[in-house]
Amino acid sequence: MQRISVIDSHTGGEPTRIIVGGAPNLGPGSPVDRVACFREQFDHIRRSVILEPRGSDVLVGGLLYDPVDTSCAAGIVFFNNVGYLQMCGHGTIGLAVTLAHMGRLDVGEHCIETPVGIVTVTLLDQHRVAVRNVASYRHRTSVAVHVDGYGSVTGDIAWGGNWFFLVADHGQALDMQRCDELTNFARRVAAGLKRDGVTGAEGGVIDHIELFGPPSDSGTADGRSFVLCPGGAYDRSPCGTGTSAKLACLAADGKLLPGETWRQESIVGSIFEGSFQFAANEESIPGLRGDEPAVVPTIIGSAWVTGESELILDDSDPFCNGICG
Ligand code: PYC
Repeated sequence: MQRISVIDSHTGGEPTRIIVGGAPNLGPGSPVDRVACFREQFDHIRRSVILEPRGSDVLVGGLLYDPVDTSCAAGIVFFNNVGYLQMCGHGTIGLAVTLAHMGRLDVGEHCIETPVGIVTVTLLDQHRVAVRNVASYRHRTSVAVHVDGYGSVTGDIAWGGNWFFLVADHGQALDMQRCDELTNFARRVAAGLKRDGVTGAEGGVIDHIELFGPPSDSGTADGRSFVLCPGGAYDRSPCGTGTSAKLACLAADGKLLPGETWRQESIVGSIFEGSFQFAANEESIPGLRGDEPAVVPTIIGSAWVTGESELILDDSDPFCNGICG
């Protein structure tokens, strides 16, 4: 019998479950090595925590570890129903609020270690958090892909801590009542990209599809998005890494200036505020092409703790390690 303590939160409607006790030790390696250790030795823990019957496809998990870089407040590996995320914006906001709930983080600025680099969280109050994300950039513009049953769409490929395909000419109404249809459509976009071998820089798998449309109220947001996550669920939040990818595209098109705010609305109506500064040391950003700028996005959103619990992993339970499809 194993016990794992978790704290659940939601950021703009998207849930995060942080493992705060009973976690496996991921060893002394780099953050990337630690993800490899989690994947190779403890994937059953990921499945136990995130899959039904304890979790759901919508949930994003995070395993806290003592950071390699001791200037950081924490190290985190994010994961979901199908594997491991490189970075997670809503999850980082949830993490900051969770650490504050535990008394481990005060109002102010703190560094967090992730497998794709160090990000900064500024706890603005008990719920509101600004995340300064990893450098983000657009990789390709106006890439055409044939979507089975729908025809051709064009989109930009951008990095915001995960790889995104951002589509505006999809012809879909972005209404919450249409989530099943939007999910089906976005899954077919993802399948088209896979079929055609379209990737991010250095072969990076494009595992998030982002559809854009007008906001429900132009007084409160600048754009609305529907984001399909790698495990087939849609993001209830405006997606922190997706908003970062959007900021990179807006910056590259000269549609948003450094320091200006872009308010991105999710399909459920929650809002992240994003802004950027141009990145320094562009030569150190892997995969960046010379003709596109890199930006350092800051995403502001709010999270609430929804529960604290102890998961029980009982070997005699036939679904102890989750229901796997
Ligand atoms: O907020 O970056 C994000 C995110 C990625 C997947 C789900 N949320």
